[in-house]
Amino acid sequence: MQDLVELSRVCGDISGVKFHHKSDGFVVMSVQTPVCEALVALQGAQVLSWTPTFTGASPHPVIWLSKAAKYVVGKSVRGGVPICWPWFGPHENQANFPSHGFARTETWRLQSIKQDASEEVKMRFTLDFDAAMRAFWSHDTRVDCELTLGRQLHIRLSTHNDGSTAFSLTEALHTYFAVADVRRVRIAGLEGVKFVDKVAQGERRQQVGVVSIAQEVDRVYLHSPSECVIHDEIWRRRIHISKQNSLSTIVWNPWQEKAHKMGDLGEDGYLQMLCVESGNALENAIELAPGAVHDLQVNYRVENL
Ligand code: TA6
Repeated sequence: MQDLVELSRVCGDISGVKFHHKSDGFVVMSVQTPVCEALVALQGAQVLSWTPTFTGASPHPVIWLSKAAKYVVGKSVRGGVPICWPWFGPHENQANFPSHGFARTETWRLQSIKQDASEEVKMRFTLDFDAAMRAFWSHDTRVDCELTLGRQLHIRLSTHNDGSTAFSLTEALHTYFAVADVRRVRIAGLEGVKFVDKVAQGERRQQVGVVSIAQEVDRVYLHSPSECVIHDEIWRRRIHISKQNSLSTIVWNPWQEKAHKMGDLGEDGYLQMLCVESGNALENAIELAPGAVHDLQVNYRVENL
């Protein structure tokens, strides 16, 4: 694992990037550029928060981080953009394997970081497989994550099949968006799309109109490559979610009772967040041939109303 000295060496002279321990062994990077502020954890290569700060930007964070989040090595942090990989949800046939895969709870290696003239900071992480990870996933695989933090947030998760046999994977960028009040937002872009309703024991349904949230919601929308837009009428903004190589969109809010049991969502946290996740789940699993690369990409931008 890289220590703070090694991380500072990789970072060179980028003045707005600082590393510190959030808790024992849990390293985070704070990023400040003329156009945004962000926090990124080395565990999971997880964007923890992102707030555009350029003139005219909405003053609110876009990526939500729970006030009650716990920073414990090996446990996923509540908020930000956890990377669910190489499977989404419970493992297909191994009940004791970690939910949402192991990438989100392993420490990634920072390979490079640079700031360009357009005020963006771009960084690249890779996951070095050890024996424990290979016990879950034996395929010869490389996975990299590239983050571009600026006026917009761009994430690219690349999976390379370096082996000689094909494999199948599911995945998601499990993004928590900050909203003024989840009861007053609407998600457009999923109208008419078929989904699996996990709150209704996996019943298959079809979306009618835009999505609104008035109770627990846990849905996997399938076969949908389209852009989604979160309309937030109180904060008077729209968050545009565009994606590439993703056919599934997962919409999740645990609502009050489940949130309370989770213990790290904070008081009323469920009203302030909404997960709209871009990925490939269930029958949208990716089949990756030997030598092939799959790039899941998302781009988030905010429009003021
Ligand atoms: O993406 C929605 C979901 O799969 C839900 O079923 C819910 O459990 C959520 O993810 C959070 O999972 P986590 O393991 O982070 O508590």
